Amino acid sequence: MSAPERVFIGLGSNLAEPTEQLRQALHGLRQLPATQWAGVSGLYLSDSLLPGQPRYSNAVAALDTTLAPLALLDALQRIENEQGRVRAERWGPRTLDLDILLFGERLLDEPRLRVPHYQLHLRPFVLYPLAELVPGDFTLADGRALSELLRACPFQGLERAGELA
Ligand code: A4P
Ligand code: MG
Repeated sequence: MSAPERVFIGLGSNLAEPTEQLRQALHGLRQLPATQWAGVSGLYLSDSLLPGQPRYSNAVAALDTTLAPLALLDALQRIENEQGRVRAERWGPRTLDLDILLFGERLLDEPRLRVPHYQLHLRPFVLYPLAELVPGDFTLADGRALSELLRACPFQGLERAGELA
C-alpha cells in the first residue's frame, strides 16, 4: 500500500447556516475511506469576494490519505452535493465549497484539478487557517514559503470566530 499523503482542504459556505454547513462537512471528511483525520483550523468569517453575497464561514482541514487525487475530488464533490450544493453560477453563493488546497508534494495541472489551488495565495480566509496547521517554516510543493504568502496577503477583513471542533 502506498504511504499516506497530507492534504489540506479549504471549506467555505455562505448559505443555510454556514457554520453548521462546515461542521457537517467535517463529519463527512472524517468518514472518507482510506483517510485519517489530522486536524482542523479555527472558524474564520469574512465578506464575500463578490459584493452583494452573504458573509462566508471558512476553515481548513488536514487529512492523511491514500486516495488518488481525483478519487478525493470525487468524494469531496459527493459531500458538496449531499449538502445541497447547486452550481448555478461560478462563484455564486453556496451551501458548501470544498477545495483541495495542497496534496502532499504534488503539483497537478489537470482539467479537473489544479494543485496547489490556483487562488490560494490571494485568499486570507485560506492562508491564515492553513497557517494554524503547519510549522512556521512551511513551504508549498511549488517552493513558495507560506510566510511570504501571508506577508503579501493581509489579515484585513478576516475575523477568527472560535473553534469548529
Ligand atoms: N478544480 C480545479 N482545481 C480544484 C481544486 N484544487 N479543488 C475544479 C477543487 N476543485 C478544483 O469548482 C469548479 C471546478 O474546479 C470543479 O469541478 C473541479 O473540477 P466549483 O467548486 O464547482 O466552482 P466554484 O467554487 O464556483 O469556483 P471556484 O473558482 O472554485 O471558486 P472558489 O475559488 O471556490 O471561490 N469569499 C470568501 N470570503 N470566502 C470564500 O470561501 N469563495 C468564493 C468562491 C468566492 N468568494 C469567497 C469565497
Ligand atoms: Mg470550489
